[in-house]
Amino acid sequence: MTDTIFAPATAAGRAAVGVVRLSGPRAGRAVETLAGALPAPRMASLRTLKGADGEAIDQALVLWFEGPASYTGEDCAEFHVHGGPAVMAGLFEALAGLGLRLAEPGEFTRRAFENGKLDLAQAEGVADLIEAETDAQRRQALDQVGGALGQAQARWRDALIEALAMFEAAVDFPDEEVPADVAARAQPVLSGLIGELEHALAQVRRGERVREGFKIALVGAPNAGKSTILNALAGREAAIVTATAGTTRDIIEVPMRLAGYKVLLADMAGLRETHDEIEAEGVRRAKAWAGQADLRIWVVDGASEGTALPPAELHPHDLCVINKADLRSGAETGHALVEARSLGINPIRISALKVGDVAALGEALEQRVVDALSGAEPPMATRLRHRELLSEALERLRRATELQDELELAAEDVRLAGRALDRITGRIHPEDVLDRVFSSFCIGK
Ligand SMILES: Nc1nc2c(ncn2[C@@H]2O[C@H](COP(=O)(O)OP(=O)(O)OP(=O)(O)O)[C@@H](O)[C@H]2O)c(=O)[nH]1
Ligand SMILES: [Mg+2]
Repeated sequence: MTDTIFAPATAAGRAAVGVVRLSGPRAGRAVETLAGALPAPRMASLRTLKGADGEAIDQALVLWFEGPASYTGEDCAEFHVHGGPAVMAGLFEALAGLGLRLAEPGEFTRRAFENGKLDLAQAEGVADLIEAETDAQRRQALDQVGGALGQAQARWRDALIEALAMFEAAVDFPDEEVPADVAARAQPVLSGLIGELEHALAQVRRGERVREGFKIALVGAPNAGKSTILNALAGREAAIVTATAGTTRDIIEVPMRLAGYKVLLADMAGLRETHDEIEAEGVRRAKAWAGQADLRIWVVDGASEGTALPPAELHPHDLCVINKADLRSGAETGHALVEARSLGINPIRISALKVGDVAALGEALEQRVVDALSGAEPPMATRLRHRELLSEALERLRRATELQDELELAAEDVRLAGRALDRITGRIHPEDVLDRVFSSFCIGK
């Protein structure tokens, strides 16, 4: 028999109310033992919960959800008790005494998935919704919980089956009345599907950025004022600022919210050749972080008399900030203007010490984030797992279109593309994939 599980559904600590949920075949018995007769399904009922010794644990609202009409599809119950540690501990002890066990992270949602209440992409959406810190993350996750990806997958699947039927007809009845060009007729179906998958894939990166945060790197020579700019944008002294070149060594990531999106702004070591072992490691890390960031801000010390060399990681869509505009401008300003413009970048001149200048930089960043992440429609595919499976399906379909004359091989590729798409929603689900998806949940979900 399946275990009956329980878990706190609310965060640990003191709160007005603490919710404990149960799921499994013995949930009903547990409610009866602790709270008396089962309440009517879905109707809150005020009860005194009593432990094995007959002593009251707390007064609670009790809810009963008879399977399969419940979150997990099993018999489920909820106890809404006073949210203090002793009450919760007393209730857990009583439930464990009845042979129930504490749930693993994500176990309720995993049971919901296994009982067909939601598909794997929806389950991932549930986890994202709980993790959501910004409006954009919430909207995207809610779309996924609503089954947007699953609906698209069902549509893609229908098209695949249609194409497959044509291939198979051509293979099975080569000489009969099936028209000779039947395989050719599968082509428009396949190319339509390829177009849709390409479109979904093009959006995944945006989805991943919304989930994980848009990464912005402050790069440039030592002493340019990167740490000063980070602190000014973050509104706190996150990084050490000194007049000594080579102050910052570690990557300092500051999470921020810009225009409703999650952003990770990172300060790092100034880029230069150095024999200092620690600083050299800092420079190596800085280059790696900057290289994979979504946007780089090349910070230049506008008051310096040195030469300005743009970092190798700089892209034409990046930003250039010529800092220290409150001081007399040095030769480096001119160099930076030329270098930046040759990359197609129009530099912004600021003083990190002026509130208005920093605010203007913040607005420029906000605009970049909005341009990169907002779109007419929210992305359906939002994580690496989706990206890999979509790419695999796309690759198979492209091969199938190239194998026109070898119908059986083409049909096999179409079949394998279908299998990759099925794995998105978990129709075919290797155990380890499920373990990975559900272990990222919190306890009680
Ligand atoms: N006058 C003036 N000084 C600035 C400005 N921005 C930074 N500074 C000063 O420049 C020096 C270096 O600033 P940091 O922010 O530590 O520079 P950094 O780029 O982080 O330097 P490293 O960590 O060594 O790579 C400090 O003394 C700052 O006070 C500015 O806009 N105007
Ligand atoms: Mg610094």
